[in-house]
Amino acid sequence: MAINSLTTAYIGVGSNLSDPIKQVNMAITALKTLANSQVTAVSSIYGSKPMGPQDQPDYINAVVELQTSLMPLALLDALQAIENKAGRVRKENRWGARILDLDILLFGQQVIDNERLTIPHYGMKLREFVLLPLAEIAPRLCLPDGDNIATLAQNIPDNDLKKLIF
Ligand code: ROI
Repeated sequence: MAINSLTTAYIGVGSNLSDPIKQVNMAITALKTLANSQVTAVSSIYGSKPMGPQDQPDYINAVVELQTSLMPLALLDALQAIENKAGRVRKENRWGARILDLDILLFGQQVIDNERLTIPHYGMKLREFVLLPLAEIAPRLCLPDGDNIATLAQNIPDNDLKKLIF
């Protein structure tokens, strides 16, 4: 890849603790100030039922599109710094409630699999709270395996996902 070329990355944003709408809006604001990156689209804010244990609050979810010249691990570090600033405590149970979750869903058409990163995000095709916001901002997008986002989004049960803020 050429030095300084831009990659289109998609970030999944989720929260179900400590005023989740505020957390998601603060995360979007933080992404807009990310070094070497520019936010080019933000989905609506959605309310979603928890995937995993049901004894936790509903989630707020959104997806952000950015153009970045950061390498994937540098982007991951930057996202984890935003999560930590929001007060996220690591080591909490993997499927439990969280103040802020920022996941790299896609990084261009790259397939990455190492101990810190799996891209495309391993669960994205099964998550209505990822596919529907993503299809809203990037309906023509295809995954590296050729699957089309709009088709995936049409075929997933919506599990009562609600668009809250346009
Ligand atoms: N469920 C929903 N609805 N939204 C999330 O962002 C989310 N994140 C998670 C788990 C615990 C899998 N469940 C979720 O990490």
